[in-house]
Amino acid sequence: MPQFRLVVLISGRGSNLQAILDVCQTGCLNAEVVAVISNRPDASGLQYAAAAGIPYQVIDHTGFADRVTFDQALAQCIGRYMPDLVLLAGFMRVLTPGFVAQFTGRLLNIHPSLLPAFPGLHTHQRALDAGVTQHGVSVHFVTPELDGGPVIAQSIVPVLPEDDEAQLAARVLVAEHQLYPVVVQWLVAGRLSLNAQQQPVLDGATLDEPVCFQQ
Ligand code: NHR
Ligand code: GAR
Repeated sequence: MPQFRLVVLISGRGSNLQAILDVCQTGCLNAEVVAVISNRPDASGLQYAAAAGIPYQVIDHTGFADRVTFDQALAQCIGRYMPDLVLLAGFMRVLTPGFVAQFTGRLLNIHPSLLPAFPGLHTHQRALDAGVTQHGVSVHFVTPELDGGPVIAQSIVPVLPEDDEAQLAARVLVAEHQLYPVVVQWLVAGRLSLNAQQQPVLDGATLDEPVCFQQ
């Protein structure tokens, strides 16, 4: 079997990118990251790509008139690498429906909350402000609706009484680095897909609820 081709989109630190690179390196995953693309020239995560000898590109969204033209450039760049799967890993630009439609069932995001709770930004502070005792991370198929696509898997992380935003974010990040490779592995192994009704199917069964892991 040829290796599954992954393109990873980042905007910043790239620790989830590194977690994916790590599992590819072990040989446990029949996949390779064929390109990393950032919308921000200063994304430090690009150094992980460079260190691994993986081609990387910057498509700076500030150089485009609107979201549609940025997304067209992004889609064209991604297309050159002929990916089987595109991973959002801390990618911070909302994608247009036209972009998303080109990658149906092949575009995943990792989001730092237990969706449908806390879609959007600043999830850790919002979880603290809401006083929840459980927080975590979700991996979902991307649809036009922001953080509204079908959730595949979640990992639950406890919120401790003394947590501040940084402490909670760090605890969730550990779970992110475990969860994303697991879900990617399911896709690579042909165990996971998205059906025509936009529901995830794992090992032949429709997922009515996300697969749930507990930290
Ligand atoms: N695009 C679509 N269509 N659907 C999703 O589910 C998406 C998406 C693009 C990114 C990641 C998401 C997250 O996990 C994601 C999911 C950016 C914003 C945002 O408001 C919100 C959620 C996510 C990513 N971005 C601002 C914008 O104007 C910019 C913020 C910044 O640059 O710091 O695009 O949380
Ligand atoms: C991660 O916590 C990821 O879940 C989150 O940003 C962080 C990126 O870290 N994503 C979003 O908030 C998307 N809007 P990383 O760059 O080290 O992977």
